[in-house]
Amino acid sequence: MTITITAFEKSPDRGRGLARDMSVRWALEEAGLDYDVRLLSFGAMKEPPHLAHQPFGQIPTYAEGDLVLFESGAIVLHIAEHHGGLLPDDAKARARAITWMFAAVSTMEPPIVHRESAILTERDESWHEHRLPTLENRIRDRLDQLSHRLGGADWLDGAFSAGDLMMISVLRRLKSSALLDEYPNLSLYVARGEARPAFQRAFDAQLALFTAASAG
Ligand SMILES: N[C@@H](CCC(=O)N[C@@H](CS)C(=O)NCC(=O)O)C(=O)O
Repeated sequence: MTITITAFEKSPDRGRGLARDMSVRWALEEAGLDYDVRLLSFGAMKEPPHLAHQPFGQIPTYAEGDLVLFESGAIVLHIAEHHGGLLPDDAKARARAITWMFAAVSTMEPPIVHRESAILTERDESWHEHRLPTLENRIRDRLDQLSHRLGGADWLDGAFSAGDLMMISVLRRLKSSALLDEYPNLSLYVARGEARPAFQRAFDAQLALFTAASAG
């Protein structure tokens, strides 16, 4: 059955692979699945046809036959549960990998997104310069804890899993700041994920679309 995902017609990240279709593409590549991409303008994302698929007017979505999903974490979990390579067979190890997926989106991502939003929307406010260090220290608190847990391991819990895929996708959002550089083991962890051939294929595919959109 054909898989179709949605992505930005022209990503505001300028092809850096930070939009959340990237984690879905990466999972599809790890699972060896072909997929089509439907590109959406910001306007189309807020129109009823897309809202019927994604109630918050965002990308990505995932369609496979009559199954339509939204939320990148849920989509990656669906892919991982139905195809090999992203979740361990052992039930307890599988549960732990899924726990890391939730940790990525519900514990690590919120402070990272709060900082991004503050930079995007509050930059001109008089208090912005005072608030930013507070937001960055909240991120550091989480990075400290994650760095401590990862230690010298390659991945968070044994072999590479969807938990690492989601965690690395979230940490990549920090690459334009110096925050990740403060944690050499986390920087290496992200680089290890980015070196995977499946990541490279996913990254190149989204970059090619951005380049084509910029040329057109
Ligand atoms: N929690 C959602 C977040 C989706 C999200 O924030 N998508 C962004 C692109 S990365 C978007 O569509 N932004 C445009 C908007 O919210 O209007 C997920 O992981 O899928």
